[in-house]
Amino acid sequence: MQPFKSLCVIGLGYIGLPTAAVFAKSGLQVTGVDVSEKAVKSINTGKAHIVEVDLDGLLQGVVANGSLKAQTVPAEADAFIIAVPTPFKEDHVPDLSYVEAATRSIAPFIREGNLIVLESTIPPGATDKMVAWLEEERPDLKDAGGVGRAYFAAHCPERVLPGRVLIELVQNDRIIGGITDECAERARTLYEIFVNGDCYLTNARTAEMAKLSENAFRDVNIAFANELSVIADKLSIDVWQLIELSNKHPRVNILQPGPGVGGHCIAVDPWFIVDAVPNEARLIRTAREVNDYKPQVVIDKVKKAVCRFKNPTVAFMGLAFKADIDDLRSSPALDITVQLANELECSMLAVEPNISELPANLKNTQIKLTETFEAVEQADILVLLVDHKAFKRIPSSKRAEKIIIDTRGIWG
Ligand code: SAJ
Repeated sequence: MQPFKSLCVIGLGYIGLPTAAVFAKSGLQVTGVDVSEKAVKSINTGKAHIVEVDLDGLLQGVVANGSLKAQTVPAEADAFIIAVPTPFKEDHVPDLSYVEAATRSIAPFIREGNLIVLESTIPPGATDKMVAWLEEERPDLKDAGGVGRAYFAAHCPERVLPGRVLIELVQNDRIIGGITDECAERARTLYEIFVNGDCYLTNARTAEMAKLSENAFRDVNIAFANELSVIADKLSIDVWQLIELSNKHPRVNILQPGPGVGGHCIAVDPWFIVDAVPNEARLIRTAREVNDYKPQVVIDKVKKAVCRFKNPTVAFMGLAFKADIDDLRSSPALDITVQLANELECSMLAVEPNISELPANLKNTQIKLTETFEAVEQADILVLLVDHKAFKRIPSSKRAEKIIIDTRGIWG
């Protein structure tokens, strides 16, 4: 018989909320905790405060049958999952203050035998820190045998792709790093409740580093593609054809260049490695720099194109950080648009089919949120920033005789 009947999830964001809902659907009594009263209110009416495919439907069911309840304070449970953000501070130093606050907030509710899992992406050694903060608040747990005996702690990093979260939560393999072997075993029992993929057990530090390595691997590979795109431009070669042809080799798989790397994971997590071992992580640091520089390359190209006209209309196609999502956070497409909207004096249009209103940092500029076909019609210069489905459908006849700056290679 599985020992977990109740669960408390701290942090109801892009990872915590779907995780809480899936556990609730699997039969656990789940308390979801978030500092935002607005988020809590919305969740308790069965509506997610974030956009994720099929999440609203799932949430409605588990809230209606009482298996998921959101609140602003933690509650007692058999297991706890912490899924709060870990941004970085100045100089790319990881900010663990949310993890610390979450840990201290659950401390009074921990009973002997409880399991605490940290899912947030964290630098190496942070799960040990969580244990130290907990035992500082609860010396009685330490006296009763500490971690691995009186209670159990593990790191189980999330690996889901935004837009496919509910599918990947269930299907993906998981890495579970225990503070002790027994901690890892207990955490496996929890995740096996709904995970269909395999659960691989290791120690906490390896699990922490595995998560960072996955995202750093992708970042380095995207940086390679981005660097190739700059080199190809200089040599007057079509980078898209170059990559397509190179990828015909059976052991080559170059990723796609773009306007830069966005989102809250790939552009952030590699810095945790650089911060931990600055002298050793040379390639990983350089990849971050290459990717962070790419928006500037696009900005320079647009400025050059604008100089060729008297008073052109420029359309920025896409603001999200990647295709077919509405998430504008840490988006190179948005950064490029904001910078040019503030610098250029021509007429400008922003096209983002997944939003209904311009974000705050574009609101007091000249730029107008415009529907796809209207923008294509009006623009002299089309700057393709996101490979949304809607943009792939624009016929080539509509784009003829316009200057095209296609950062995603969809208009070949
Ligand atoms: N990008 C490119 N070229 C590519 C692929 C991506 O420029 O060939 C850009 C995207 O446009 C976007 C950024 O990279 O701006 C990141 O997008 P992504 O789709 O690569 O990844 P995320 O940030 O949505 O999700 C990643 C995933 N990690 C890996 O694929 C190794 C996901 O599985 C993780 O769970 C997630 O980070 C996370 O939460 O850490």
